[in-house]
Amino acid sequence: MKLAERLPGPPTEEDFDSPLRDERLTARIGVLLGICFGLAFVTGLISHLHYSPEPWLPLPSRPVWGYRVTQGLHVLSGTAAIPLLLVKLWSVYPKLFAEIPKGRIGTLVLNLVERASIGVLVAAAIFELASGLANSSQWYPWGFHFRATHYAIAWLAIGSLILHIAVKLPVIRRALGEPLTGPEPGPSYAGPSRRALLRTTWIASGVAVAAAAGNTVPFLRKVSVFAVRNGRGPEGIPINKSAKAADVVATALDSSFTLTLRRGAREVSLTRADLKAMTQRGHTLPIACVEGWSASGTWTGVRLRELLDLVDGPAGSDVEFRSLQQHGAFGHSLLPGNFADDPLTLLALRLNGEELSIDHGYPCRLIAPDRPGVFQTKWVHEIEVQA
Ligand SMILES: Nc1nc2c(c(=O)[nH]1)N[C@H]1C(S)=C(S)[C@@H](COP(=O)(O)O)O[C@H]1N2
Ligand SMILES: [Mo]
Repeated sequence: MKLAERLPGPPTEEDFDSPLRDERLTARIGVLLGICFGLAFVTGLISHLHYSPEPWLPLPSRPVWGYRVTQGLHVLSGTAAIPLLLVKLWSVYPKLFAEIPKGRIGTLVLNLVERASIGVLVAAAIFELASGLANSSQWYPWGFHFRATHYAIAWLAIGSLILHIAVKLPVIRRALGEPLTGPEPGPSYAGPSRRALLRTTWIASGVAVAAAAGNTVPFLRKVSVFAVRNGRGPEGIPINKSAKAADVVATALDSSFTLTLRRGAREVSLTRADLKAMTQRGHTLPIACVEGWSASGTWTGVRLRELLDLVDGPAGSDVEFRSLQQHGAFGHSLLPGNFADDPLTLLALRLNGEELSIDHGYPCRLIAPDRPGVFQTKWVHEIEVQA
C-alpha cells in the first residue's frame, strides 16, 4: 500500500453528521450574537470617547450613572457573547472542509473571498472577546497596548460582521422563518434535540452574565464567581489600587500636605484644614471602572467649581489633576470643562460618612459624575486650570 492510501485524508463536510447542525440553529444564535456585538461596539465607542474626547462630540456629565451603565453593558454583552460564539462556531465549522467549487474562475474567487472575510470576522471576534475577558479580569498577558488594539480590532469585527450579515441575509431570513424542529433524526440518534441545545446555549450565556454581573449589580455579588470585586473595601467601596501599591503612604499622611491650585502664574495653596473650612457638599456618585465593576458611594467635600474660582478659572476650562503618585499612567487625568463645571463634581474628603481612607485617596480625591473610574484621580495634590 502506498503511504498516501494509508493516511486518512482531510475530513469533508459530510464527515460531520450531527443532525443538530442546521442553519435554523445558527441563525437563531447569530441574532443574539449580533445584538451582543452591536451593544458592545456602541458602548465601546462611548468609552473610547471618554478616553480620547472629540471636540465636536463632547460627552455630557449626566446622567451620573451613565458610564456605570454603558461600561457595565459593554462587559456584560461581551461576556454573554462568549458561549454564543462557541456554539455558533461549532454549528458551522464543518463548512471549513466544504469542497471549493470547481469550474468558473469567478465562482472560485468569490468563494475564496467569502472564506477570507469569514476568517477575518472569526479572528477579530475571538480576539475581542478573549482580550476583553482578560482585561476585565485584570490579567494582562500580552505586550501590546490593550485599549488601542481592542479599539482597532473592534472596527474590523463590526465591519466584517455587517458584511457577513449582508451576504447571509437571504439565508438568515429563510432560517428564522422556519420552525426549529424536524425533520426527526434517524432512530440511531440518541443526542439532545436542537431545541435543547439552543436552550442550553441561552442558559450558558445567562450564567456567564450572572457570574460577571456581580461586579456592577450589588445583589448579584454573592453568586458572582467571576466578580473581581466582591464589594468589600474601606467605607464599603472596593479599592482599585492601594496607597501602598501606588507608593504614596508617606506623602499622603505627611502633615505638611498642601493642595496647589494653579492657573498660569496664579497659584493658591490650601491645607486640608483650609479645604475642611470651605462649604462641604455631599453627593452620591458611582465609581465605575473600565473593567466593568462599579459601586456607588456618598462623597463629601468641596465643589470643584468653587476651588477653580479661587484662581479665577474661566467657565468651561479643562482641568488637569496630578496625584502624589509618581509612577504609572493613573497619576494624572484631564477633566473636560463641562465635567469641571458640573455642580456635582467634588474634591472629596469623606466617603460614606467617614474620613476618606488612604486607599480611597486621602487627603483628597476627584469624584465627578458619569466618568470612567480611571480618571477619578486619588491622592490629588495639584489642580491646574488649562486656560
Ligand atoms: N492616583 C491614582 N488614582 C486612581 C487610580 C490609581 O491607580 N492611581 N486608579 C483609578 C481607577 S482605575 C479606579 S477604577 C478608581 C478606583 O477608586 P477606588 O480605589 O477608590 O475604588 O480610582 C482611580 N484613581
Ligand atoms: Mo479602574
